[in-house]
Amino acid sequence: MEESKFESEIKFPEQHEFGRKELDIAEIEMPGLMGIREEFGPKQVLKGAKISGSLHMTIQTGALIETLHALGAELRWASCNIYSTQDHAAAAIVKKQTSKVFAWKGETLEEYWNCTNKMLTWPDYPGPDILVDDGGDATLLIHEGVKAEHHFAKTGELPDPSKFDNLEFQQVMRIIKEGLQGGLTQKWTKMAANLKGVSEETTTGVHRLNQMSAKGELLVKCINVNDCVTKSKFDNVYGCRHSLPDGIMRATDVMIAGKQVVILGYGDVGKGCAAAMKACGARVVVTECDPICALQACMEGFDVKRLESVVSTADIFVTSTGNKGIIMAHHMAQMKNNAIVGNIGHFDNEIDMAGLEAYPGISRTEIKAQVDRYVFPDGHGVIILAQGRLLNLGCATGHPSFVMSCSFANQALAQIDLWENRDTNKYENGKVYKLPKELDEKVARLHLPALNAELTELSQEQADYIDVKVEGPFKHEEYRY
Ligand code: NAD
Ligand code: ZD2
Repeated sequence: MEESKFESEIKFPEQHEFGRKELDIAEIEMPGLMGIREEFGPKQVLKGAKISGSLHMTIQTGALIETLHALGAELRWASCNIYSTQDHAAAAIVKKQTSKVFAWKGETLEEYWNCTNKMLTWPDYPGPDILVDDGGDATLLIHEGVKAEHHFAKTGELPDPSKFDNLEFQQVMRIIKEGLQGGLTQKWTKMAANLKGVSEETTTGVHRLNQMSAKGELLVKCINVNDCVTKSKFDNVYGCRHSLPDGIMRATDVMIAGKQVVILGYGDVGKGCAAAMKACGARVVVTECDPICALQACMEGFDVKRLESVVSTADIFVTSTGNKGIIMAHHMAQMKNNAIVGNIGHFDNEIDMAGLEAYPGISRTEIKAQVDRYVFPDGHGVIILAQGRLLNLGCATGHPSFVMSCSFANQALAQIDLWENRDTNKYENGKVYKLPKELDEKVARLHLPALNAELTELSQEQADYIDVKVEGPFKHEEYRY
């Protein structure tokens, strides 16, 4: 195989200086990652590890990549969304050669899955030793590849992409089929056997892993990074509280104050989104299926309604459920003229884009990249952000560095733990683990000095009285924060 197959593919390599300047600023805002570089860099704890990553190729992810590199790892990276790459971030990484990168903003689905394949494919080596995944696409490709190779070995049958309705899954099957046709009949099987672990970033990806684990289909050891307190109670909440209004404003410049905004789903992400819209002066309505989250929303002063009750009065709709089929084409047909519709959940199946595209008599006008107006036959239009994909990364630059430093410090600790325990029996294949609370508290601790926070120290008597150690952990495992 010629070497070029393994080289980076990015769009604007000339943007590397801008990327580096922003990375330099990001490092100051990312004390968690820098603390990890300081502590583990000299020990080169990831020396020899080949790491593949499928996670939005932003400036903040660049800082994660360069942290893993500073610890000794060799890396290959792709984005986990067709719109989320910041091309200058990709350019800076490629220029410095801290990782190979396969990503650009505005990939087609075909290009996206080709990039994912290349990120997983290592020269003269079966695949990554450890994987950083966000949403589970890379993990999915490996597992589907293994299934298809088993089937091929038994029956000689190739997968048939046209048998699947889902456009993404068609691409997954195409990649696997092309490999088999090219004589690679053990690529994914060998890759899965070599893989020492996966650390998963987000709620939806963890959900996928838990489903696979329950069915006995999960082939590897996994760490659930999302459920670190310093991830889901910070990134999902405060990250979205920052990047949701950023996305809406960069995309539309609309006045948010006074508008009726519907947040669909009041979990961690929904809580951040609703708080942000309230702070902008919007009148916020929440939809929920879970009575506990619905009651929380009421106690925060939000109306809790069904979508049907507000569909024709609201101005802005944001899905944050991690579920599918939340806003359908018939809902959008009933909305006010120029209602804004966007999603901040991981996948693009919350808003029925296929139904909208197929609506009889609908027409689409691109206002600018990642902002489209769909006009119904009666003349009213809806403004769709990022084609129903996560709007904070599609229309803006995602969460800021400081909060991503919390998420990515957990990612780095998870990668270190998976690598250091590659030959121990600490983790079992097919199971999903969380990091210990000590590490969660450590990640938080790393971020306090930058905010001039003064932590109170317990006396031994006080620690004994509440039954904790002076140095922590300060809460029992079930504490909800
Ligand atoms: P969560 O489980 O805490 O919250 C989801 C909420 O949606 C739950 O409270 C659930 O009851 C509710 N829900 C489910 N189906 C619903 C329906 N049909 N109608 C109304 N409510 C419904 O999950 P989360 O951590 O808030 O994550 C939500 C999504 O956002 C996931 O896909 C996650 O991966 C993604 N995420 C995105 C970003 C980002 O930057 N865009 C960041 C973090 C997480
Ligand atoms: O749960 C998740 O998916 C988030 O942790 C990741 C999405 N995300 C980002 C950024 N902002 C949001 N990923 C990388 N860089 C960002 N700036």
